[in-house]
Amino acid sequence: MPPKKPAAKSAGGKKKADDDFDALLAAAVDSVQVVEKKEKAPQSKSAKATEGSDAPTAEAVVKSSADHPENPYPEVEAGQTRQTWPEPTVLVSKQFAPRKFPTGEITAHPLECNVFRQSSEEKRALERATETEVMELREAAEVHRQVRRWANSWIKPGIPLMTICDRIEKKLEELIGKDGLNRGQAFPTGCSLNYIAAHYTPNTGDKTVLTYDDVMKLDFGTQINGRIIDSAWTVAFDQKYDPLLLAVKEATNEGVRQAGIDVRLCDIGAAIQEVMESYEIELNGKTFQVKSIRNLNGHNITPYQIHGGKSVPIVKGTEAGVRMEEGELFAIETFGSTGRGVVIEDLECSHYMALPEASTIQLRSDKAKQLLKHIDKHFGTLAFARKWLDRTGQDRHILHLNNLVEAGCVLKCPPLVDVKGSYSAQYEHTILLKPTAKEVLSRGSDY
Ligand code: HZT
Ligand code: MN
Ligand code: MN
Repeated sequence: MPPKKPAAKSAGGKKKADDDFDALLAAAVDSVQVVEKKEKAPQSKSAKATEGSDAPTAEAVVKSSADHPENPYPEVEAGQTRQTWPEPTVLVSKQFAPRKFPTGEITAHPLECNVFRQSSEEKRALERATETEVMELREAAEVHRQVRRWANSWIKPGIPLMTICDRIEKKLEELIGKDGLNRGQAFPTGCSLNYIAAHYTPNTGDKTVLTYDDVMKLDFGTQINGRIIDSAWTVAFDQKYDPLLLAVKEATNEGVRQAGIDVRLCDIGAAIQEVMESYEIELNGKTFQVKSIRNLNGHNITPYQIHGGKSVPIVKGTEAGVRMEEGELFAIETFGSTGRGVVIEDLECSHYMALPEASTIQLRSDKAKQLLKHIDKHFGTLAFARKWLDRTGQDRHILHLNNLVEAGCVLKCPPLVDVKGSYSAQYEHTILLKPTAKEVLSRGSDY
């Protein structure tokens, strides 16, 4: 589906693309604001009675400000800065007092053996010792919520996928205070459509445009000092897909509910599948049972490593002996499909990741060595997109990148696809198994 034309990359060309892109976005954001204005006209009139003209022709451009009448962000104490609306522009770190980032959803660990934890003085002390990392995770989670709330306000049919990803990634860097490998994106923004379940993001030159009929999985990551939040949701415009989205949202929530210290990974998989496959969806006169995609998994996360080594199944019958453990961070993600419920690697690859052992591997090509140095400097062991190499000055890198993959320095993560014509959805949360309780860090009012 994505065109494989090489990038026409010149300074002038890039500028033009940026301008087109800004115009498109401005139009998309404005159109949203026009609708909101019409719907909420009586309310804003009474709320701001002193405002000059209420002529129906008043221009639709709303300046983003903290005192916008519809700003959903809380007012802040002296010394902090309130987030602006409709476009967030304030660093998340400026909105909260030091070490006072919003907590995720906190619940008890399931299982009888865990009832002592909430009141255990020993477990509370252990928990205090990890406060800095928890604060980094909470801040990263708040950036994720603010970026996705904003993205959901302007994502519409007609916008190129490249524009969607670029805008999300730029806003993420703005709100997190991008700082080399200390603060920023944790991996490329996935925007996989329809039968593509995961790991698709446009490469340079990809002109794919979002349409009304698409089912798009948006999956992006934030990280502060290597503490990663990995969270995803699904966007669809046609309500006919609602049962698919609901099945997957509920399946992920079931996984989140079941998770906890000493819980067996296989039990989580079975519970997820049970919920997922209790849903049906009718599309174009045909009824499908929603299937859990059996070879996709959740995973634990360790500093600067999106995959810490454990996989959380979304069907019954795998990972028999393995349990969750105290202190672990997990991405609980589920995928439902109207297809086979199995994915294969296909299409042009956009997601790559250097392996921790990369620097110990002998390389014959100087160009490959040079590229590996560049990857290590900019991304370390975090996943990166091919287009990010183009943009950080690594033109015509593909041969050398393939050499690094061949040599075992870099892992390629190609798009994962079910059968053509099928539809898949995804929801994902990052949860922390603290000594006294479970915290769903990425929980928001949206999912
Ligand atoms: C790989 C590359 C990335 C990890 C899951 C995932 C998106 O499918 C063990 C279980 C980002 C993440 C990952 F760029 N993958 N979460 N969000 N993709 S995975 C995996 O490779 S490894 C699942
Ligand atoms: Mn993800
Ligand atoms: Mn994940």
